[in-house]
Amino acid sequence: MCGIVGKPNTGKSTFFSAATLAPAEIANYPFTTIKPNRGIGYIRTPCVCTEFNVKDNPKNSLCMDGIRLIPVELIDCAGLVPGAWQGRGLGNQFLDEIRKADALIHIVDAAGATDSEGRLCKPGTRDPVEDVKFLETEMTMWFAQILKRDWPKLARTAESGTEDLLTLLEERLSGLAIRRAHIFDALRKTELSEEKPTAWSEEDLIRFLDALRKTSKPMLLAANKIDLPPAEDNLERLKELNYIVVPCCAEAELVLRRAAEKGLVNYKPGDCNFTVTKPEGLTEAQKKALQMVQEKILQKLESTGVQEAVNMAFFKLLNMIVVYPVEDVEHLTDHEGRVLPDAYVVPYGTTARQLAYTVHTDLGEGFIYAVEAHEKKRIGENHVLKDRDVVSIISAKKRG
Ligand SMILES: Nc1nc2c(ncn2[C@@H]2O[C@H](COP(=O)(O)OP(=O)(O)OP(=O)(O)O)[C@@H](O)[C@H]2O)c(=O)[nH]1
Ligand SMILES: [Mg+2]
Repeated sequence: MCGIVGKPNTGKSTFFSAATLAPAEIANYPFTTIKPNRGIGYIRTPCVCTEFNVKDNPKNSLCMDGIRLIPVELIDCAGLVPGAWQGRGLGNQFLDEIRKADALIHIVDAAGATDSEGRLCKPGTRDPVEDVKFLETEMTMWFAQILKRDWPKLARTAESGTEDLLTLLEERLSGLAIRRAHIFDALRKTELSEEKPTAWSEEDLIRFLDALRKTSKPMLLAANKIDLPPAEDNLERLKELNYIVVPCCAEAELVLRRAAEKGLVNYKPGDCNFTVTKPEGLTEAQKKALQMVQEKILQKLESTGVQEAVNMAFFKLLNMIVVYPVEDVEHLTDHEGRVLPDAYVVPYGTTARQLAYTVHTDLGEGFIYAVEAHEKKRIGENHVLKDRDVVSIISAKKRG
């Protein structure tokens, strides 16, 4: 699951609505969103149907003109203000929402048109680089607040040898979607002693938690409101930070998707262009809005950035790949005869057997071997899958 985060009034709900076409309240004042919105967005990838030259019949996803759109869960959070970790604003509520997030899209007001708390100000006055730093601090301090009280006892237990530090931290932090590998990575990066945690200073602990935040909640920046002039200079400065930065106009994507939903334009999420299919159905205001999107966003940036940000979150931050399980490797069908029915989003490193388990426990348990459809080659249980592999699993147990 991917969280959409940032201070109030930056366009998180606009981004979310555009990405999911789920209704969410949007307004130009802070704290419009109080309860989080959950919805289904899509990641976009060229479908293997074109390579195999087949007409597919997807079940768990969509295929539009050879583009596969695969559902992923997104959550639109309440805005975060400085001091949230101490409970300011909607503080802890916001932070609770991102407990389960595997990755974060930070919606930044790149135009600097909102102050530190999300109130409107003259575009260009607020420095968005500050917004990035503040969100990092808030999250690290939130981690610290969760752990700090138990830390002395936890460190002593680790040193007494009854349980190792990794296991203790893993147990304590499991509710935050933090896994052993994340903790291991943060320990390695900070070079802190795993054997003598009682010797860590308070500063060491914060440094460790900062590293843990980076690995367990990887984040990218969507430089939103890119249509407003001051955003361009700020974009260059945001790119100097150590993040993937996607220039973005959430409002433009919302205009396009709503028009596409009504059949007024032909536009797939993430396309670099659109065509008007029903000019008579457009009001003057809509025509103007679409023309603006065309001139100010698509011709300049090639896309609105919304789809790209979602894609980057899953493909780059989380290192996911897309694989297509089928039953019949000749016809690429399932037992109902549907061609390329499913596309699964799995982490890079997933083996053939792990995929079998993901599809169905029985398939995993009875795994004998698998066949990859491009090369029509047998693969074993430990074979690591590649992006766009089409895999048929031969199992002693049938699914279902
Ligand atoms: N110019 C411009 N304005 C935008 C863009 N995206 C969103 N906005 C505007 O920014 C304001 C805030 O949008 P929301 O989506 O409600 O922002 P939010 O971050 O969800 O706000 P909270 O829920 O209050 O935290 C609205 O007036 C939007 O129309 C954009 O790409 N460009
Ligand atoms: Mg909102």
